[in-house]
Amino acid sequence: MPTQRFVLQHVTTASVLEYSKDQFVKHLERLEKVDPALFAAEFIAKGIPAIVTDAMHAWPAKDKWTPPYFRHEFGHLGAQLYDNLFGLQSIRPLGEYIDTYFDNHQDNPRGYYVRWYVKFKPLDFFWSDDVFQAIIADWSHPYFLPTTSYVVPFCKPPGTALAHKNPFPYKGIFISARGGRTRLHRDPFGTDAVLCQFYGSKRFTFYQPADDDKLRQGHSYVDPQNPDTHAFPNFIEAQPIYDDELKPGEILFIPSGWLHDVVSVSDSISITWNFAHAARRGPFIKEVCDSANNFDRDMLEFFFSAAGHKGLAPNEMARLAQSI
Ligand SMILES: O=C(O)CCC(=O)C(=O)O
Ligand SMILES: [Fe+2]
Repeated sequence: MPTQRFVLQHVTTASVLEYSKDQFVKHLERLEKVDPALFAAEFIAKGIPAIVTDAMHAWPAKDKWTPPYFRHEFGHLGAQLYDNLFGLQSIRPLGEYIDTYFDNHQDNPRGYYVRWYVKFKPLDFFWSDDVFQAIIADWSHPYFLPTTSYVVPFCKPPGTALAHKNPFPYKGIFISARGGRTRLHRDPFGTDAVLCQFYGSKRFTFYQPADDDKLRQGHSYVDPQNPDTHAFPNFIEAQPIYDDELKPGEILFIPSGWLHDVVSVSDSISITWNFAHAARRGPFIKEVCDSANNFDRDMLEFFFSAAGHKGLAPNEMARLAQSI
């Protein structure tokens, strides 16, 4: 039986893992010509991740936003440098970051990550609001996303909330050298996120919300690349659902509750922001009313205040969410 012997010789542990991975880990659905109402009903309301491939074609940013461009225009400004999750490490001039970490040819580069957020707390800080104002004509609100009926940032019809013009929670320019990583996490307060990829590529892995208890203990998440199996004994039972690479020109939709791990496979420039939309207010209401959930509550206060609702208690935020 030569055929069988051939198979046995080649089924090493690694190939079995590879084989079982191919069985389960899928690429994300890639969409184009997306009707916005359909996107709200089928992806936002149902919490299904997806990639839209045709939303940036007409944006000047697609070719203009290179590392030398950002270095030239904004290199002198202080940018927010983070670790591989959400720990702010320091403020450095953007140009110094690019000069130090980009074009690195080491095997396993690791380093800081520029998450240059717009203001989300009432503090004077090195926010990126002026940078977003300077680049406003280079991009646009993605055509497939709603322009109104947001819970966060609070926006009732006929008002509009447009990503390139208006503040959104955690709206930021993300500049990361190859190897830069955002370790496994889920985004706060039941918010969805969008990641627009302008330069370079990012590999991402998604775990479904139902695996949350195997991957998270309070605010602490397992690192799938180096799992602490004592702290996360059930990690082995969690199976990533999607594994894919976000390419320049593509926009990723990350629905609330999905855990994601993102690595820059090359030097990279992205823009991201979070939102809670009325199409799926449930996760927001649940998390805002959970008094143990105290991560960045001042961010919510900041956004509701900006919409004229100051000093709200959690149940009042939930009531506003119902009112849209
Ligand atoms: O590194 C990335 O692009 C992912 C960022 C992310 O998931 C987040 O900021 O919540
Ligand atoms: Fe995230």
